Amino acid sequence: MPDAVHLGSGKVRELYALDETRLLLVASDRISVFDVVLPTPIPDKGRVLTGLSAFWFARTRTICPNHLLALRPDGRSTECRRLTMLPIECVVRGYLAGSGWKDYRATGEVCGHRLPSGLRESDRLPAPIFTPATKAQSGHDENITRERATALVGAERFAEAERLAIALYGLASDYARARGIVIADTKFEFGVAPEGRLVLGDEALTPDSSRFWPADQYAPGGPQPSFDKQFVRDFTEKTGWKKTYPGPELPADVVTGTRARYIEAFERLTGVAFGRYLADPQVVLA
Ligand code: Q0N
Repeated sequence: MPDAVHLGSGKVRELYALDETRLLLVASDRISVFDVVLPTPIPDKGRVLTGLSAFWFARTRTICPNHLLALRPDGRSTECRRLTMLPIECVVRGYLAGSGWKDYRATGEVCGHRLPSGLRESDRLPAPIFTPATKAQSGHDENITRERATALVGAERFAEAERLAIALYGLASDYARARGIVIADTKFEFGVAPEGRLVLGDEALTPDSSRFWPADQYAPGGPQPSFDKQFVRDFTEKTGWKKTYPGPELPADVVTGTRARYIEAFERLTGVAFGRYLADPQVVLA
């Protein structure tokens, strides 16, 4: 892409400007665990996530518009509408995990949502909750109250983002659950389009932006295995890695097993054989 101007790097993705109105989002095969990018890539991981995200964009258009303009033939690059992103991460939680569980244990609340007492780690919540976070430039995202989020984006945008995020999560989590995957929580990023509408951006409903759990192993009362990263976690546990930079190189069997799990998630959710996606990425949009 000779004319694309590099705008920035995420841990595992690159963002380029194509022109005044369009961006190119490129998903690499890098994998991060415990917030550290490992030196060993997972072949096709970027394609799996790009295809899955495009699949969800196509299926959630009735709920809200999204930034996807085109999927490129490489299967890992998407052309997107350029938006003015809201300065909050729109997290929806259907289950009690991660920082939601930590906050609940400490205060009985998550982002100002008072929850029933006696919940255990990984329990399903009575109803999904919207738990916005600030976008930390470097370091960890921080959960914020509805009041702080409202101060950042305005009351109208906040209400709209909450309504859309809850609706998107509801559709996707029901769909995934019927295919053996629990989406415990997920993070959306919305932006404002030139015409003023709220538009779903970033990647959506992938294992990198969500917690995917295998439904057949769901057992609340403790942490759950990760659908996609469990082989990597088990390996890093065994080696005694301290979860700080640099991360360990992964052995071939961990790479192969992890790649298979990403592809399994893709195929279960999309119903498309991954080889068909590689031959023609547009199949996920049909
Ligand atoms: C944007 N980020 C945060 C790629 C993802 N459609 C858009 N319009 C304007 N800005 C953005 C998008 C999108 N998506 C989103 N940064 C800019 C996530 N990035 C981090 C780097 O990798």
